[in-house]
Amino acid sequence: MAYETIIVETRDAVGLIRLDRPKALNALSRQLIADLNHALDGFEADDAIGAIVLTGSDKAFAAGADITEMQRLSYVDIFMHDFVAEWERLSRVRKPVIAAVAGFALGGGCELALMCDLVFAADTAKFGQPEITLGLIPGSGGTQRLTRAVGKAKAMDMVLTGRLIDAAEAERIGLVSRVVPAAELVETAVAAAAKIAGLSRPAVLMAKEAVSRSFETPLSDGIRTERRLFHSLFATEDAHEGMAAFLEKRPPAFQNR
Ligand code: CO8
Repeated sequence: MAYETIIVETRDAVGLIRLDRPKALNALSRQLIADLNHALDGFEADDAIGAIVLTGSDKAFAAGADITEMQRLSYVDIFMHDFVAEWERLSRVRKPVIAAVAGFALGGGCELALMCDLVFAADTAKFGQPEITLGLIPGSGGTQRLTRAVGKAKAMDMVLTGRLIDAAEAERIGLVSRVVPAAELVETAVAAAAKIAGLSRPAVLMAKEAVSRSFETPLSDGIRTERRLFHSLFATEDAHEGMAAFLEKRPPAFQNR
């Protein structure tokens, strides 16, 4: 399907979504979020897809919510439409999502990256929550997911001053998983996604669910969730195949069941 604001393709078992509003540095308009959500729904429903990569352009992953759209909105507009609610779709995707970030990931763009499971950054990437400079605060999880990812000291620095950080600092503080040369960004992310997509899908989904749970629950509940999911994997053929393949010194043939 052709979209107005994104480009969608598949690379074998990997779904690739490129944000594509170059004139506005991929600012996240309502149309873009609707397009993104539609593409995510499609990849979630497609059994042939095992992992998703979300990327932007060389210049911008996304420069935040569309300020032109937001500036026109009143409190009643924004409250009655529960503005931002639809952005959360990405955080509910069950398949792993890798953000491949080059250039600016600011405001809602940084928050979108934080909703992904892995963040790969080009050495050109710049992350920030500059909403405070607009008289706003982050509205799509930036005060919460960012703080859980990098801790209070760095989150307060970014949220209160609006300071942008480069890829090296983002990696140092735990905001990104890997930094790679810009020219290799998308290929590296697609290769990692392909590797994940080739593993046992039930195990991958449960691994994602277990790690994600740690953001929402006390340790004892998280450990219990992990144990239940670990136990339940013994009901899958894939787990027995994976262990047998190791012992027989051959590659596993996972069937996703
Ligand atoms: N919204 C709308 N248009 C934008 C945005 C944006 N966020 N960012 C850039 N643009 C547009 C510019 O207006 C410009 O358009 P034009 O050519 O028509 O003038 C074009 O993109 C290119 O931008 P610049 O000329 O500014 O490019 P520079 O390379 O000089 O600067 C920057 C790049 C530093 C990224 C700069 O554009 C900038 O500071 N952008 C705004 C960043 C920002 O403040 N982001 C936070 C937005 S608020 C937010 O995200 C709140 C999220 C809360 C949840 C929201 C849920 C909907």
